[in-house]
Amino acid sequence: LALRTGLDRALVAGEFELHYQPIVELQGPPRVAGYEALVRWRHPKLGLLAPSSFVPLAEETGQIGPIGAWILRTAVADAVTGGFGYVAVNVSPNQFIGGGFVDTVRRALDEAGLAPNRLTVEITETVFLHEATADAMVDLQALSRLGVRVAIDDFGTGYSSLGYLRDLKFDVIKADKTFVDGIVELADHERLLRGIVHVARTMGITVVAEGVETEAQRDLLRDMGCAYAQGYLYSPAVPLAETAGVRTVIE
Ligand code: G
Ligand code: G
Ligand code: MN
Ligand code: NA
Repeated sequence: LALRTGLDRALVAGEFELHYQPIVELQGPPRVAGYEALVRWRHPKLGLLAPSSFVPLAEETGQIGPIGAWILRTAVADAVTGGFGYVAVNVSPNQFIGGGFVDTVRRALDEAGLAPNRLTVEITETVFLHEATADAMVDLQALSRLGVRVAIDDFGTGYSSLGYLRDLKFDVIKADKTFVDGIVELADHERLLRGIVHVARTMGITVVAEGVETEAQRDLLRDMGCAYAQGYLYSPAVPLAETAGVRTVIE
């Protein structure tokens, strides 16, 4: 309950922060292609809170609407300031309810002066099991037409259906960490991910492997033709001011 009332105040008080995790090219020399924005709440009493401790609450109460709009505006502005190749922003299913999301995105891009193809919107598979599904489909298609890229996040963890890949034009699949974890030790995990990379490539979809922690994982991912990797091997999410330093170390 304390968190819930705090959440109302947090936006006005400027207690949310975005941290950025680099997404790195795997084929050829390592290059930071873009950054994923990950929200944190600098709580006055509890310290820096991870999204898992407040995003679900904000989704439940509807506060994710205004918070999500702030996240979009900030991420898009930071992408310009930081000279990011692109910025990837996580979006909750609830943000599609009631319309207005596409306008929020368009306005954020206009105000910051960021080209639409330098924004990727990441949605999770749960969007397809949600009351917002129909609204989300319409908005995602409109975003695609604008030139914004659409990524399906946490792919393979929830209720992924090949039907979604068939019916919606995704630009990016983010292979979940749980997929990446076992690829070195478990032949079946490696084969499954290899198959996903192959299917994606034939459909013109880019794969980003998440949660890459070791060089062995990186080498295997590169060998199977995966285009991008993200994970602690390269860097955790860092504040905007540290992104340039992280890029220098990686490249
Ligand atoms: O930062 P962390 O690694 O704890 O992120 C965990 C998860 O929280 C992410 O995978 C994502 O699903 C969610 N998340 C992070 N930032 C945002 C955000 O800005 N908006 C929404 N809706 N979810 C986010
Ligand atoms: O959007 P998504 O839910 O996938 O957010 C990624 C989450 O995974 C974030 O909470 C981020 O902090 C976390 N993460 C990113 N890279 C790694 C990694 O290499 N290892 C682990 N354990 N977690 C990671
Ligand atoms: Mn994500
Ligand atoms: Na994920």
